[in-house]
Amino acid sequence: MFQRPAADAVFPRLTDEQVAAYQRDGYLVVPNALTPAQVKGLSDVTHEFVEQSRSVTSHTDVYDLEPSHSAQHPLLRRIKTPEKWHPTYAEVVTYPVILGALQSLWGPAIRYQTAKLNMKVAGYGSSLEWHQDWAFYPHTNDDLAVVGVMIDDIDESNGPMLVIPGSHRGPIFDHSSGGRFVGGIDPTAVDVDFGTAAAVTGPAGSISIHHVRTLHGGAANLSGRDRRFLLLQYRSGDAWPLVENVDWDEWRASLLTGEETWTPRMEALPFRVPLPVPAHEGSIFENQRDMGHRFFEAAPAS
Ligand SMILES: O=C(O)CCC(=O)C(=O)O
Repeated sequence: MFQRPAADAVFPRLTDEQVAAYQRDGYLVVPNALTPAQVKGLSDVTHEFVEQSRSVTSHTDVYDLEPSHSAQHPLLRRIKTPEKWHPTYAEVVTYPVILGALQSLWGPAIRYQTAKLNMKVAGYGSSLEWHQDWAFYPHTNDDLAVVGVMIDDIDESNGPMLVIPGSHRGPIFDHSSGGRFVGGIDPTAVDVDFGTAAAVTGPAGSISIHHVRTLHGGAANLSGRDRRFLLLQYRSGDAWPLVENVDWDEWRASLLTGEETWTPRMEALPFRVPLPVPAHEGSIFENQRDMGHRFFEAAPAS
């Protein structure tokens, strides 16, 4: 699916200040990490996917639809695993600027996990409730992160991802409701100052990196501008999943840089088991349907 870089490839590094900011805050933005041509390529291919979704009437392996999606007015919430469906997305997985940033945080061995493209369409794009990715996929250590590629300019007004700085060093919150995992926390039941939330913003072509334990979410995009955000999940080469079935061939193929290990690094970290499965199992948007208390306004009906 993607090309493993040459074994002796050298990638651009984060500065010491950027590494320190990531370790302190649990997230980082690297402005203008992609070229305008790379951003245009991603934007164009995403338009094609939206056009193709006109013929779709329910969620598929490719498309997660906003509730009022129609052939006349296609509204996508997400393109699932876009790197599987188009080489333009797959190429981003091994962009040197991304691999170099992750190596600056974790060392040489970087493993790819999966991807999604959250669309947050202008005037509509669904909110996402507060959650920690670690609640979905705990590992033997927490050197895991999501790299967000901004396909559009993202500012405070078009539904940026919000993060709680420093929350990656705190507890893992309960992501269940009614006895099932729902992939979101009850904002009334946790000791979190949501007033400290920071918006993850930048011009198109910027990337963000957020730690797997960082609490994050975001409001609906009620602005007139799309907010397309390609989210690529990575893990350190020595992190082993605790509650995921590993397909051995896929696992081995997912090592992008560095050496394979048969002795994962184990750290004493809090984790919760993301079971039993949600009543509406699917994307996180579906999972969160059964949450008791919500923080963000639901997207308006259109
Ligand atoms: O799209 C966003 O703003 C947040 C993405 C996210 O947290 C997710 O899809 O799990």
